[in-house]
Amino acid sequence: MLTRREALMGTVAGAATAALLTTMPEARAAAEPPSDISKLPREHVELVAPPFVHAHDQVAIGGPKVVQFHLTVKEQPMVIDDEGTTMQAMTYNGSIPAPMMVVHEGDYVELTLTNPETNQMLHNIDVHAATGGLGGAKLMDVNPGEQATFRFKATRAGAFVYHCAPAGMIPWHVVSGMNGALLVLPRDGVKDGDGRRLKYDRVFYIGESDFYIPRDAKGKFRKYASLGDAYADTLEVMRGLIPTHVVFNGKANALTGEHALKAKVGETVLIIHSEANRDTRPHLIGGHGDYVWEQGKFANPPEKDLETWFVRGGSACAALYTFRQPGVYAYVNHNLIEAAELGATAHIMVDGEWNDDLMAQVQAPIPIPTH
Ligand SMILES: [Cu+2]
Repeated sequence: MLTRREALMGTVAGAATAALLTTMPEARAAAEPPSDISKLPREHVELVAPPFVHAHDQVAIGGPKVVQFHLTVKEQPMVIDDEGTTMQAMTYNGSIPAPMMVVHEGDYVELTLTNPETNQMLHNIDVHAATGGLGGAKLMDVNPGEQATFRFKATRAGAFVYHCAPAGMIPWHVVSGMNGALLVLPRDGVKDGDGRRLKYDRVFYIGESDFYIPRDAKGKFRKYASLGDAYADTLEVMRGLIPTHVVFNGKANALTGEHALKAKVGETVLIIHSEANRDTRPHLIGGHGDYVWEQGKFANPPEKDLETWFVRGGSACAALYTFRQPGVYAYVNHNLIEAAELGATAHIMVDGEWNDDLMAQVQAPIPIPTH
């Protein structure tokens, strides 16, 4: 059943479409596909919590389809460092970042957003890959107790950010956890600058977050009983533009130690790295970016052999690397203060045979010779 607001928006959208059709003949063709979309195959995809990604084909099988995803907003306190600092978080599906969705260029994404009535806030979604209507946010405002669905065509291949965008409160929702990534693969797969196919064995989704946690008079991080209680103080810290935490996947050390990512020598890993709010600069210590789509868009040729790459706030990049050596690799934001002091470090544990040709210890440490 339509709510009053949905009915109202439907009327407005309908009137706008009618106006377009009468004034722009070429828009008529563009507006016709909805009758065909109903005939396309439909696929419902269960999302997987980051750093992992749901199973998907690297090369599209068959023609375009309608891919359905469902996100549920969870407002919940979340611990964001090893000291137990707790943030009143807002999330899609309970994770920071939100799950990554994968489709192919030309597919239609049909996205349902549920805002359970136990939540306090209105939420929506702005998908950077979508065209029109504030990236979907115009159609997807859901109050607690409501659910909405919209559809958009994935017209451009690449890694894109999505985030919550409620009027007047956008940055607060985004830096409280409501951001994720959508990967739109070229139908014939990812390619190097000469058009040769590039395959990957694994995908890691790294979502970097900047958090702004208020402190008490003694400098200790404050804990709040609710989102509403945290709002004013959090906004004040946000306006200072100095994050208290810069972390991967929702928490300092979320991807180190027993939670380290795993790979093998010879495996090719596609790393999608998003930051919905702030610039960052990923670096794989002891490795490289074999191919890097720094701006994340696969119609552009990838950069090769990079040491550090740049992710603009509000975007997602894609980097492909084949591991040549075993060991523990630190994957960091190479503002090393943010990596080491604020939390933006992940580990990738790589199994396999050491290659002496690439690196060898010529002389283990000994006392400095006297002559
Ligand atoms: Cu929100």
